[in-house]
Amino acid sequence: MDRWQGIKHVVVVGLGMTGLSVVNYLRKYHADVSLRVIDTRVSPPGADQLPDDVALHCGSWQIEWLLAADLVVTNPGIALATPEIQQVLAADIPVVGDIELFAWHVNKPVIAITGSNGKSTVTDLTGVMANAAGVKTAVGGNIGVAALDLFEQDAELYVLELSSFQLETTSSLPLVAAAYLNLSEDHMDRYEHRIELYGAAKQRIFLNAQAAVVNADEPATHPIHTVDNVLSFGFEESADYTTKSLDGQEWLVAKEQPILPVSDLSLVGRHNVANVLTVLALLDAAHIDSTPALDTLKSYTGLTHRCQVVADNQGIKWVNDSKATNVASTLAALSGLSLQGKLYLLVGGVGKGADFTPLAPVFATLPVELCCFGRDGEQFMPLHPSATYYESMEEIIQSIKPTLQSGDMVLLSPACASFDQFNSFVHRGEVFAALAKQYA
Ligand code: UMA
Ligand code: ADP
Repeated sequence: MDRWQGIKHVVVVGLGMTGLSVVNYLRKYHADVSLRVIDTRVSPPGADQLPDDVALHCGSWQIEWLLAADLVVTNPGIALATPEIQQVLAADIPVVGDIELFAWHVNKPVIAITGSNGKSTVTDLTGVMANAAGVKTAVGGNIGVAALDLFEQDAELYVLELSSFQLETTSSLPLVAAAYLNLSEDHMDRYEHRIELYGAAKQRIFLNAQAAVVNADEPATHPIHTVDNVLSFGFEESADYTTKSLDGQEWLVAKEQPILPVSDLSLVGRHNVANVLTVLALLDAAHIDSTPALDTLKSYTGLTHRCQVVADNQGIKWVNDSKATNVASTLAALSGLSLQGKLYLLVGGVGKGADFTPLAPVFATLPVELCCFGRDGEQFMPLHPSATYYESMEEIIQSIKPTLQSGDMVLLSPACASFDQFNSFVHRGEVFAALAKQYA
């Protein structure tokens, strides 16, 4: 089927990394279509890299352009519920995202991963393992490399991290294997505070999947659409990919086959054991023999900004978990801790409409000093008697520094997005790491 038949005028909504990749892709592979870009921001990121001959409208919507299009391609940050996008849909003009364009073009196997937490870790490790197993693999999507840019690499396999935002506008992505890791509250401001709407967007990953990799402990991750091959991971005994005690040691086990002792992994925390089990399941489902890549599991220490020790001086550990942008990821960080002294926990930022109260019972079990900051930092104040509010991360570090003692840990695991005070979670993590190095 030629998806491009009859498409002459394309409007790209939202520049940024996604919009630029769409423009570059269209100019290279569909040079005959006319292109216009709208970005509602006054100075959108990427404007300086836009080719001169592509028309750009910034700072507001441009309805005339939208209604004259044969196809509208949206940035994942633009909700389909946006009134202007609803007007386009009402005029019977198709609206897709960059991942749908990727789906129309791709002719190699694709693995995709979604879930509330662990996507980037599983996506990156799947790519690392597949490459180590001898399959030339390109990795991208929500992890920070626009999917359409991957066509510039010579790849035999693509591994995509997909957000619920991207899945909303994706209908025909053919997947050799799809993983849905877990579901917990996030992005509630976009989903009318209804987790079922957020979950429904994630379920779209299975629409054209040959194999589904699901969390045995979380029924919400199991496909509601028919998928021929369903593999489960988790700590339930019935899971296909699980752990078992053998000769007094806990082993990773794939369909009853022992793979590696858990203690051989460099990654720490139970959530990362689940992540590794998922990767093993995905590779099997994609018919890739992971045996030659198992040594990689021993050396892989994970991505930066996820429970990463950035300074360790005079017995005080400084841990950067800036990527913890929701409650479940902060809970995962807290569950894996081994503490000798006090825990100075930095929380706050943009709460995205989340309910933070599930953190309170965990705080109650920890020797925690709760340091709240940022736009929604006040919302953490009732969760523990130690809670103190600060304007900024700098202010927190300056204030706690004189009280820190050997055995203490300073952990940034904020349970919130970063956009109130930082450009991104990476920026926030870098600021924390710099403060840690300065004060450690
Ligand atoms: N925006 C406007 N008007 C526009 C276009 C965008 O206001 O016309 C705003 C929206 O609020 C939007 C924000 O700008 O949310 C982000 O736009 P951007 O230019 O930063 O987007 P990109 O650079 O294209 O990044 C996007 C993903 N961003 C989002 O989904 C918000 C990146 O995921 C992704 O890595 C990239 O595409 C490549 O695929 C980031 C993210 O925060 C890491 N994702 C969310 C998450 O992981 O929780 C879903
Ligand atoms: P995502 O791309 O989904 O945001 P990451 O791999 O970047 O996932 O991890 C984000 C945060 O979630 C980090 O703080 C990390 O420690 C935590 N995390 C990673 N894997 C899991 C998991 N399986 N369950 C819960 N939390 C996790």
